[in-house]
Amino acid sequence: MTTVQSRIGSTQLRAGFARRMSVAYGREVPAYTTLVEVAASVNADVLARDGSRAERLGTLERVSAERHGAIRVGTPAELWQASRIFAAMGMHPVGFYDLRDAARAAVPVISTAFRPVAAAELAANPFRMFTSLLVTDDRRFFSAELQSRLDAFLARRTLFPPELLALAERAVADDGLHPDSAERFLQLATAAFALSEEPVDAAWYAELEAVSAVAADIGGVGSTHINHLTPRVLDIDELYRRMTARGITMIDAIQGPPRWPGPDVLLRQTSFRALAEARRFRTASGAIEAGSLRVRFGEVEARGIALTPAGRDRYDALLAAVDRAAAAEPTRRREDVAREVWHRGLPETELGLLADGLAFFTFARGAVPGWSGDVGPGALATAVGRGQLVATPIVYEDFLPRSAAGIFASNLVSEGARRDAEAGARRDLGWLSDILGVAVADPLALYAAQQAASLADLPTAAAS
Ligand code: OOG
Ligand code: NI
Repeated sequence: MTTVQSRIGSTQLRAGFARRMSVAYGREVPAYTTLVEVAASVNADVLARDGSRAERLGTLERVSAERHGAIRVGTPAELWQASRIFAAMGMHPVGFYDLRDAARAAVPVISTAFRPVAAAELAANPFRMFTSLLVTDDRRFFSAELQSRLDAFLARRTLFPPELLALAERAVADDGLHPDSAERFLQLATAAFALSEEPVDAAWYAELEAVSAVAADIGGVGSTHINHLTPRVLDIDELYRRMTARGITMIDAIQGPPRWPGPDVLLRQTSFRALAEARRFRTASGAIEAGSLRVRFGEVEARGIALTPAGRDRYDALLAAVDRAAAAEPTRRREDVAREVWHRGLPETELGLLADGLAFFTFARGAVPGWSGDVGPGALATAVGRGQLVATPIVYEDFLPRSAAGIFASNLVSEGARRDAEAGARRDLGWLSDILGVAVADPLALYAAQQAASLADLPTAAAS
């Protein structure tokens, strides 16, 4: 009788991939290792300071292993292939981000995030990949003539070897891979996102760079690479200070909500500037020359509570109010202005966010019986106040378009060129779903379903 080898399932493949990417990126970008070390020491200090409150939005174990990566691809076919590799790791497309209008700089991409969706999978390993696709037919960035050369260049390259794609399909079909195949899959998947040593065509890269540095990073080279890998930290302001004290130049600001006394909401991110990395270039005469490119950086993030649609509208309105107030008082520090605007515009407690229907929670039964069964925000807050229900915040697992555009833009060497009079190419969640052959999930719908499911089987006053 032959022994049946057990399969390595999608959860283990994802966790293994996250670990290997971290090792590989640390080798390529040593400052990333510094960032991970500083994040770990900040997290340990926050835990010592705040005790179990520090773990309200995820256990230290989850938070310490937590990473998101970012990659950029050139064609719908490449995006589809990437999606199959991520599917093998239990990562599904969630959210549609259009970054073309979110920044002044030329960022001609749309994006989605591949991530686990089920709460248990997120708890086991939340690794996610922010994945951007170049929009080559957008005339604001690319002329018809440049588009045709760019499309031809992209059509000639192979990002993912056939063996990797075949293993991904097998993993999806069989719900995992035998250990030897899993090892091979992880090796090939990690290698596919390493920085290539192939010489870069200097003239072609420069031509694209004049239009958009992001376009050059994607379409100016024959392969893709991980752009950054982001650890999660419990106190991002403290991390910013410690990195600066170590002499690492961070971008000017922390993107997203300001520091304030209320609960952490959504996502706060910051990054250190892209570093010059040695690359080889092929010149017009065919000679190979040494040079460097600045495209890859280090980013860190702090995650907060997921906001409801009403909460997101409030967030957008607060950001706009901060913009206006900061413009009106240019001598004040933006973060001080932001804190004031937030203080006036958002409840400063979890219960306040719940009562106003601004944030998502899961619910469990409290010590006191008698919840009415009313799932309206006011009734839920009352039941929590009376001890009939216990509310736990749902962590925001996604990204923010304006922050993402800010992260892209803050690391560009030049703004590039765009002709805003031209028409943009239409892209939306439906278009992306068609390309991927699966429905791209709406993040807000996922949080709403999680909240509703937690309430569905709780006893009500009528039943008890
Ligand atoms: C992606 C930038 C967006 C984030 O965390 O918002 C991003 C990129 O630079 O490719 O990673
Ligand atoms: Ni990122």
